[in-house]
Amino acid sequence: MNLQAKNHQNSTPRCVQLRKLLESPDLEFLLEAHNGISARIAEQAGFKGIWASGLAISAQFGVRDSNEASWTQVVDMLEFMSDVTSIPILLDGDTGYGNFNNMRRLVKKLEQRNIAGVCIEDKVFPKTNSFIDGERQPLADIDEFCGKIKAGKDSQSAPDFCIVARVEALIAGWDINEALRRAEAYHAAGADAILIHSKLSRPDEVVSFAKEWQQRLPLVIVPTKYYSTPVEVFREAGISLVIWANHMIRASVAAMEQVSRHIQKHQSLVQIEDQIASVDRIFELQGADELSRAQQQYLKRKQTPHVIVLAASRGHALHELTDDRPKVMLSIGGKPLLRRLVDEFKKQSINNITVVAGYKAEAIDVANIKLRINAAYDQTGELSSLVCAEDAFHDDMIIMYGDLLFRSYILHDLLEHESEIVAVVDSSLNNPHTGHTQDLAYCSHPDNRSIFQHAVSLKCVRDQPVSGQGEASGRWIGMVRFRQQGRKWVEEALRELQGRDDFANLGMPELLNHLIEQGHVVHVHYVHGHWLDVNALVDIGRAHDFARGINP
Ligand code: SPV
Ligand code: MG
Repeated sequence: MNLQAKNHQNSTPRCVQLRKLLESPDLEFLLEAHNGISARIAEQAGFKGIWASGLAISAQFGVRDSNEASWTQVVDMLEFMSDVTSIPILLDGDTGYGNFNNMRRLVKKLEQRNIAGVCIEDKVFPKTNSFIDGERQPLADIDEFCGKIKAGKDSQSAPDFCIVARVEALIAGWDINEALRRAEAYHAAGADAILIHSKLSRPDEVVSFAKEWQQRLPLVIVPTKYYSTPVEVFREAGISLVIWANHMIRASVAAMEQVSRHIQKHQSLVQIEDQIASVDRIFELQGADELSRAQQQYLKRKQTPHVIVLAASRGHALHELTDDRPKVMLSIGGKPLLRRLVDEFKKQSINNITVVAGYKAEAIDVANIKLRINAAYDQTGELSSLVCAEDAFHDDMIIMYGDLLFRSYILHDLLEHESEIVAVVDSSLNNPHTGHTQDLAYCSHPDNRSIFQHAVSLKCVRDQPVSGQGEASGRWIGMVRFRQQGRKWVEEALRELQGRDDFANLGMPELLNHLIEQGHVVHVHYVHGHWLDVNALVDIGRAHDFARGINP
């Protein structure tokens, strides 16, 4: 859901909604909320309106309900509450935070924030909560309070903005006649409803008041102390609106106390994880989905390829080093090979990384990757592993071996290529550090001046020198990018190769060769050293040096 008010489902102005609640013949309810998230929860629970409680807003700030939070701090909080809801919010405006003039400015600021109404109580600024020494709190002068109501009504711009006048006479120890006298005066001054407050544990006072009052204006009550009264009693008494005034703050305090004590005592999250809201639920309440959709619409990110890393093999030639982990989890310079690879991807803003594991897959402990498993890793080759990651294929994807170490520019430069298929070939065949003979690359042009203004293409990749092909131009380093049509061609090639009896033995070179045989151009991106792969024990020392910045 879009959090902006314009997209809210209910398009009726909120002050009109609040007026309807006050004037409806049914008994209606408001629930307390004290910040954005509690307001959202109240709306999602089905409430038609919110009581922005002074007690609860003060409490969530950690201060007393005695005007210790400034009125602008309260209004700032209301803005958050209003932004994430579509139901009306009635502010508990205490005494109006000053005299008639403060009231005028308050009403103006509330309307600017789409608050539907304000309730002011006939006490003296700074007030304190009605349930703390209620009798000792002086009541406002009636005329002064009526002037405040009039000033508020005169300054509202929406005709349906509601001003509720709260009568504190019963709280302060006066009798029902004083309460009625005041309510009548406030009615005459233009109040839209009367809130009659009582601190008794039974509803007697408010029911007697309602009887005398005869519905001259809608009546609002706050049954915090007489909470056990069935709502039918209020309905029969002709009450309009019941406010459940502090139950969200009390519920959250109880939950926070329980959880914080538990974590402190047990130093563990195991028992409580299932009892508290999931992080996803928090994201949902924050409207994270809407932001993702908006980002797609407005924030065009540079597209980066998805990467598939083939990492299923044990690395037999590394002997006991791979007894308990696959080759890609070998620590090089204090960091597993695979972690180093992921770091390289991150540097290029590549976040979609799928790793096909096999041998000791459970030992792969690297964040930010998706794992696919080739369960038959010991009887199959690289193409079987690749098939395990087909669900991760993408219109722009890089496939690479998991045992590579390379300088960052190699991947960076590969990302600059526009061609549909590009293989990275190291032309430094005589590099003693990468002197293995496998994956020899035969290319259309060697890596010298002859390639000036020529696109170089791959002719084939072989494990052994091939007669009749001339000199190999380099070695394919185990990194290839497919874009656009390239992905489709890979999928087709895999289908065709799967028809072969020896598919289980096939590796990436066979895929490249097949693509070339099918007439697809595999472009070559030459590099000159600055990478290595870890195949044998002898490679480990080189890899440590490489990680320390000593070039192979
Ligand atoms: C509030 O919620 O802040 C109220 C209601 O004013 S009560 O605390 O019951 O007085
Ligand atoms: Mg209050």
